[in-house]
Amino acid sequence: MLLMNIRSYTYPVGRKAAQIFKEVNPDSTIIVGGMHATVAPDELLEIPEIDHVVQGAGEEIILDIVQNPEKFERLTVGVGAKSMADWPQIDRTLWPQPHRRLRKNFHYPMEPECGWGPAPVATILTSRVCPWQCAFCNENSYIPNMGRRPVEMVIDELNFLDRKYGVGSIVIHDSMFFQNPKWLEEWIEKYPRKANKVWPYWAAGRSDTIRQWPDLFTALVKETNWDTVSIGFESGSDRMLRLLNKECTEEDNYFAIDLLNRLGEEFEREGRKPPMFWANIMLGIPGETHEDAFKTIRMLKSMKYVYPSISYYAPYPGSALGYQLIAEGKSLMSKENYHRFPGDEKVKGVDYAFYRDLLAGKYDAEVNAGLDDYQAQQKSGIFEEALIKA
Ligand code: B12
Ligand code: SF4
Repeated sequence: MLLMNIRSYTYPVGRKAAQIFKEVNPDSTIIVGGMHATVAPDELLEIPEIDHVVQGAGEEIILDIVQNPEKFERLTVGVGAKSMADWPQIDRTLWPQPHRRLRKNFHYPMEPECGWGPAPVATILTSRVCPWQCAFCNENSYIPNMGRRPVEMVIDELNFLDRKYGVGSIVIHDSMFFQNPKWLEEWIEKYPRKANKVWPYWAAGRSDTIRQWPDLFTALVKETNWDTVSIGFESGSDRMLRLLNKECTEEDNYFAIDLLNRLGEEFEREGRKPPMFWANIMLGIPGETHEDAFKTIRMLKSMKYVYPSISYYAPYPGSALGYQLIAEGKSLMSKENYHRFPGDEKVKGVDYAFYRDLLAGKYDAEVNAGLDDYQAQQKSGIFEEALIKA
């Protein structure tokens, strides 16, 4: 039996794996679930080797379908847990071993360093769904709501991992960590006191809520070592932010930037490593003008402590804007290649040559107009690399 979690960007490799598995094991059963099964089930049903496609959450169906697959329709809707408190702790030793050439620095069953914090790295989730409705993402329209994992459970798991394998830093891979102030206040109170060490961590927020709750944000950065702050800034232009239904404005973005710039300076004065932005930026959004894109690069240059993470906009199924562009025949993402790489060309009619030139620094004069000296000195050319690395 082969069970697979297939997301849109793993569709081609998932299809290939199903074909090979059935060829080698003709009597096997293949059951798939995951985001692509949820948002584009037809593309999975058309693969004859796949026996069952499960849409939505799987916690409360997986055991039954594995034991008695024949009792389920080919397309079945899954059932989720009510709360992440019901999720068992992951047994990380069930993960495949890294290749022997990678083993030395891997820290298996923990993860290697990826540039955000020291190894061994522990990736965890504390919440499941982001409640906003950005037109390029919009996950709360297809992931049912689920209670957050209690703070104590998160800390207990980290302490357990630390005792058993050692922990150097944490990646909290929630779509939206900076939500639910009550939970965050409890985290501020308990994490510094109860964790074996106040490990630095990567986690995501939004600029509008940083502006709404600046004290909460400051306390998280200062007291809990929220060291890499991932923000979906996406664009420096209100026109584009509205088109994306981001519900954040240029002003919100600059508020968050000013606050973290000031916190970074304060940390440096105290001899501490400053917190960094992991700044998610989209270029090549349909309808974006050159001036919109210049504003985005200007915004990026105003961040003093930043890892830029730049991608060309990708019309994924499951998002409102993605569905619209797919329906209009403008998506370049095909079943053969769901374009998972940030620098792939993804939408018809977008002038990617302009963006490549922009990132290579060929429009620096236009971008730098209106920036102060410090910001203007930041070369756009460095962003070419950011597109590749993201
Ligand atoms: C963490 C994360 C990442 C991390 C992964 C880190 C890691 N070490 O695994 C990183 C940052 C690397 C990442 C990157 C990307 N990600 Co991502 N990521 C997520 C996130 C936030 C959580 C995923 C997760 O682990 N969830 C927990 C698991 C348990 O949930 P699940 O996979 O949905 O599985 C449940 C059900 O689907 C079902 N199920 C799943 N499989 C199966 C199988 C069977 C048999 C059954 C019965 C049920 C079942 O049951 C599970 C429990 O309910 C999701 C958003 C989200 N909230 O889910 C986005 C998400 C999956 N990512 C997404 C995207 C687009 C990307 C990128 C392509 C972004 C980009 N343009 O670069 C890259 C690609 C990375 C790559 N490998 O190529 C999209 C996928 C959209 C789609 N249509 O598939 C999502 C949904 C975000 C969004 N809202 O747009 N991502
Ligand atoms: S882009 Fe970020 S804020 Fe918007 S819905 Fe997705 S996770 Fe939430």
